[in-house]
This record gives sequence, C-alpha cells and structure tokens, in this order.
Amino acid sequence: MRFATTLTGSLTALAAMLGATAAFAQDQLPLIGRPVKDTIQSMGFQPAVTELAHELQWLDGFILVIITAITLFVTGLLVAVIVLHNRKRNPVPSTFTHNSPLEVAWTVVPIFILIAIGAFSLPVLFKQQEIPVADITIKATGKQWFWTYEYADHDFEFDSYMIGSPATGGDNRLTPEVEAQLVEAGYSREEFLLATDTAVVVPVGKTVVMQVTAADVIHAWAMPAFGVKQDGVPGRLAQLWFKVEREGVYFGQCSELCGIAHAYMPITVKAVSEAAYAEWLERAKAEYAGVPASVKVASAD
Ligand SMILES: [Cu+2]
Repeated sequence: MRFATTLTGSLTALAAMLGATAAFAQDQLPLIGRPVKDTIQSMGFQPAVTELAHELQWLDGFILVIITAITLFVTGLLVAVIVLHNRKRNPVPSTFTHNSPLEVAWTVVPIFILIAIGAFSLPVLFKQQEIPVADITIKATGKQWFWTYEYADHDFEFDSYMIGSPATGGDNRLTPEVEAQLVEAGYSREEFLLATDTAVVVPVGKTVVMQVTAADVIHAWAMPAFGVKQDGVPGRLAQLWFKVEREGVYFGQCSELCGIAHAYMPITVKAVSEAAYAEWLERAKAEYAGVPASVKVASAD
C-alpha cells in the first residue's frame, strides 16, 4: 500500500515534469487577466481583451449611470418628504388619493428606462450567444477537479491541473515545492490557485469557439478578461466564443460549485502570436497525440 502510494506519487511527479515541458516557450507573456490587490484597479473589472468584454464593461458603466440617477432621485424624494411633509412643517396633510398625470408618469418613465436598458443589453447578449464561424474549435470538459481540452481540429487532447493540486504532487496548499513549480512554469507565488500545469493556447485575432461540457457534475468555464462564462453540463455541449486582442496570460476559474476541490480547478489561457501558436501546435500534436494526426487517421482503419 505504502509502495503503491509512493509509486503513484512518483508517477504524478513525473507527469508533472512532463507537463512542465508542455508549457513550452510562451514565457515572457504579460500576466494580464488576473485579480489584483491593493490598487484602485482591484475595485473594477480585469482588463477587457475581447469585443464581448469591452461591450459588457461598457454596459455595466451605462447601467451604473442609470441606477445611480434613480437612486439619487428616490433618495431626494424621501428627503423631501421627511423635510417638507413632517407633522411640524405640514400639520394638515392633503388627503387626495389619485393623481392621474403623476401615475401615468411613474408608469411610462420606467417603461422607457427598461426599453433603453434592453435596447443596449440585448445586442450584447445576442453577440455572446450567436456563435460565429470558428477558426479554432476547442472542447473543454470539466471534471472533478480539472479541465480536459480537446483541440477538435487536430485530434489531440490534454488535461490541465492546478499547479499544487494532488495531480501535480501537491495537496492544494502553497508549499515551497509548489512555489518552485510555479516559478519553473513562469509564474510566482501570487499565481497560486490560478496557474495550471498546461494552458489553453490560442492565437490572438482568431475566433475561438469553446465547446463546454462536463464528465461528472456541472462545472462552468469562465474567463473574466474575455467576458465569457458558460456552464458545462454532463451530456450537453454548450458553446462560447472569443477573439483575444492582446498577447498575454489570462486566468479564470471553474464557476459552478462542483464539489470539495471546486476552488482548485482554475483555467489558464495563453494568447500568443500566430507564429508561436503554430509552433506550439506542432509540439502539442507530437506530445499529446503521440503520433501526428495524419498517421493516426491512416492507421485507424
Ligand atoms: Cu467547480
């Protein structure tokens, strides 16, 4: 039993080492999509790097203006009632029960406000939901507790574990060994709970369609900087899309409570140049599929 445990430990350590080589040469990429602390930035969104995220963040600002105006208006009315219509100031209250112009106004004005919000929010929603023709199709499968990515156009897939998870030889805690693994993979202790051993690699400026599903319970693939979040439901294939504008590393999280290690199945996306993507693709095909896809297809039948 002890031996088996040690053997498993060595194997997972070996797998982690192999996984580390799979990180490839996208180092020196800026870490863009991540939470920050102790700055004014930490109050807001992560940088938007897709059209969808730009629009979502604009919509958030637009609705914030509307709700701020409504809140100030209602607060003003309350203050006016308290100040002008208290018993001392206004000993004989008026007793009317109807005021048709006022009632029409407080019905019609909210209708126009809701129409205005809908007119700007529905196109954003539709843009998310109408999946464009893909340049690259990737299938993300949520599992307890890691993600598997299949590059559907190229017939290979790989698993993506959090650095420091049991699969990489850790126990979901930040130990010196885990910190060393993070540094070796091009991160720092700050990226613990965010960085994974392998990353989804995509080229900038290309439309990526991510098919999202799950193998056991419901998970969700979410990437704040891209403005996307999609539940992965076992037996169903949902889709989301994004086109990344800036080269960099982006972190996301599983966003559907999926069990005890839900917090330990983050998502790392590396957006790279087209040349770097092509180079990565060749290496990934060789590493993850074992044999080139063409050879595999030829020998399959
Ligand atoms: Cu989860």
